[in-house]
Amino acid sequence: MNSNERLAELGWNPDFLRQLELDEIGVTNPARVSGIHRNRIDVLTMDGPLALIPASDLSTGAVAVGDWLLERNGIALRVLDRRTELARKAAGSTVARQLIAANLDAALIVSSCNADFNVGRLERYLVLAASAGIEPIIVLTKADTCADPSIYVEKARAMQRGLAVVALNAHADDVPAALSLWCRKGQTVVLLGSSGVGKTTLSNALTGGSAAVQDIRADDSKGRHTTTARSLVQMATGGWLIDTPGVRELQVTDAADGIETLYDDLTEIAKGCRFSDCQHGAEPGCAVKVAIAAGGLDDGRLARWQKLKREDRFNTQTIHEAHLRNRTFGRMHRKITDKRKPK
Ligand SMILES: Nc1nc2c(ncn2[C@@H]2O[C@H](COP(=O)(O)OP(=O)(O)OP(=O)(O)O)[C@@H](O)[C@H]2O)c(=O)[nH]1
Ligand SMILES: [Mg+2]
Repeated sequence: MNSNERLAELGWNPDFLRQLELDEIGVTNPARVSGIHRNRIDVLTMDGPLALIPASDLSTGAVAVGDWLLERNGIALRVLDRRTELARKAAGSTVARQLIAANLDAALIVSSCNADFNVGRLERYLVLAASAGIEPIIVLTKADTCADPSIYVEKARAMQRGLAVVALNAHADDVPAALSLWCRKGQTVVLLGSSGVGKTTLSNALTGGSAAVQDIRADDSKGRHTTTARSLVQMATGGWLIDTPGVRELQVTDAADGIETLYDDLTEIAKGCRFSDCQHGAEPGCAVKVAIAAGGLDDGRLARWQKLKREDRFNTQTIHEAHLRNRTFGRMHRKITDKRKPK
């Protein structure tokens, strides 16, 4: 395999090549981020894996697993613009957008055919994938633990038009064959889902690896966060896989487009409401209420749609305001330090 073929295998394409400045060609090397640590970035290059030190103006917080960056003499210089990026609101009360992974083609959204199955939670992942422009696939694990997995498959299919849903037993089924459509050479997929649903078990089956999975006796519908960091690993089928730690709380931000995509049926019905700002509560002439009364729409779906829209508006605005505050503070700080500088 020559070096161009090796780069293509890593997911490199002309969109990245076009971003190189003239003085970067030949003196820097493209590298794909496979792991991020406080002061070190692990990458894969055409010559194999390397551990890089970030340049002084490159914060590791601005780098995501799956990113392409330029490297010179063991230093990570700059991150190239992403084809796609997956982000969520950072957990807890932190007001920030947190990068999950970059340059993805598809998201394997994992849930199990048991108590973990939760339409509200899965819809959040679908919104996340839709707002990133990434194809979602619902993977229902532990099909061997329930009498009729097709009940879960039907519930999952009803969440979005044309949604791909795969149910399997990750211990017994041919996992690479079941997911082969999304795991081919040049493609990058991320595994998302709560702790204990079987993400690492799938990852091990797809990559032939042996990363730690939860103890079989663990109460896996509660979850214990066995995987603690994100990593990029090659699958036996040629593509790349990013395993992620399960998240306890998934909040969306900057997701208006994703919410529109997931709930396009509701958006369509709402166009028939008498008032353009109808909240689908007690207003007269509400087409959404009419659809619910006629049995064509589930009121739980309406409630989840409204909740997600409120949450997205709130988070997007708070993060934007925090960003503005930081910028103003940065300017003030620079002014003060400039004044103090000896003339
Ligand atoms: N019966 C059965 N058990 C499974 C299946 N898939 C995974 N498991 C078991 O479920 C448990 C949790 O699996 P993990 O792969 O560690 O889950 P995870 O999603 O990576 O969890 P975190 O790393 O904590 O986010 C393990 O005991 C697995 O062996 C399946 O299809 N059937
Ligand atoms: Mg795991």
